[in-house]
Amino acid sequence: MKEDKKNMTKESTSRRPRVFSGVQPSGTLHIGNYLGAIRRWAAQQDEKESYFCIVDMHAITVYQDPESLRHLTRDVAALYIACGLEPQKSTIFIQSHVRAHAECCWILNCVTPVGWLERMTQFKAKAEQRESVSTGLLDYPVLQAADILLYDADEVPVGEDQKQHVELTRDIAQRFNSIYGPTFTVPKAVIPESGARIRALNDPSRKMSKSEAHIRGHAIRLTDEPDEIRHVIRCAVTDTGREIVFSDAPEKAGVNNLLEIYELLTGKNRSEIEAHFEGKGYAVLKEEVAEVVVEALRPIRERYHELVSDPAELDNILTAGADHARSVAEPKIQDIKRKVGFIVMGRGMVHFLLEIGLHSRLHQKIGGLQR
Ligand code: AQP
Repeated sequence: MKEDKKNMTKESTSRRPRVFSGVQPSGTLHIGNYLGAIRRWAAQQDEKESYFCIVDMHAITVYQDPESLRHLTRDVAALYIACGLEPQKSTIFIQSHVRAHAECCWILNCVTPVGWLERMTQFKAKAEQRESVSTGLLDYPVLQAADILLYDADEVPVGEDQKQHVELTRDIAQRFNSIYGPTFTVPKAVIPESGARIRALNDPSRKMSKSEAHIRGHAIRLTDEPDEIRHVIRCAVTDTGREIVFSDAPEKAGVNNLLEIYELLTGKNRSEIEAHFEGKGYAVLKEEVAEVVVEALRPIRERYHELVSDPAELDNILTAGADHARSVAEPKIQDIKRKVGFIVMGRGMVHFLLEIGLHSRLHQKIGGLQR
């Protein structure tokens, strides 16, 4: 705590708590992304200054088909909004639209020992599955650190799988601050007690993953139709027992997973839920969980379809989001560059307006008036 205070910039103590988080457009969002992250982001937009990114540069650390990456990037934006993120309250933008992320990543690379990255469990797990591993995959957490630190985020609301990466972000921030002087706010991961790790329905020993969400039975995708949701939950792997209780025992992981989904979507407490299911079989549990999920996802799916039918409006939201993100990230990257000893030229007003995207919007406005 003492260490955190020492590393805080003045800025972070005089404004609303700032939040940064993101999702990779590496597949269709699933109920784990919703319960572990996005739903919580939406719930705190009023109290916190929020930045929610679609991290396309992270997605290409493993190959993505270019056309499908473009499609999935807009899809994630539409699902953010369908899940309750409001562009008037939160800044929603695409990572690659703000150049400062790549620039900051490079500078942070130069203060990050490679051993720190080789220790990351997500890197080790992914590297094991492949013959050849890209440098980007190893460097993934440094780009994530750049994302978070550029905005001086105080909080990073994520699922449990990202805990280690946020801890690394803290280490990188502290190291940079100790070499170059106070620059970055040292952020903290905010991980929920329930829903931090929604498990794969076809294998509850593993987490539900977007990149596997296309495998039938693995995930409930936010865009799935009711019959598909019912089918997938009916087939969810459980155990040979009969007890419907919350439990950390590995053999009860499947039942516990269904109960956590039910808990989060109904808002009921655990003892109430256990009492409700007492003496009932797994078939009843699955049926009831499925109906709760169907009803929770219905408005999200409907809003998603409306949003994707108007890609121009979606692009306007993303353009405005990137403009605003740049207005925070640009001065920050200039400060970082100055700190490490780069020559930072003073720039004219036109250049600045161009960089933060106002110029083009001004142009559009003038064009509109002339017409
Ligand atoms: N199963 C999950 N339960 C709870 N939270 C989760 N998150 C991801 N999976 C779960 C949280 O969702 C946010 C976005 O993370 P992501 O884009 O890395 O999502 P993913 O489903 O993990 O996607 P991938 O492409 O399949 O990634 P890998 O291959 O790394 O697993 C984060 O806040 C994350 O914690």
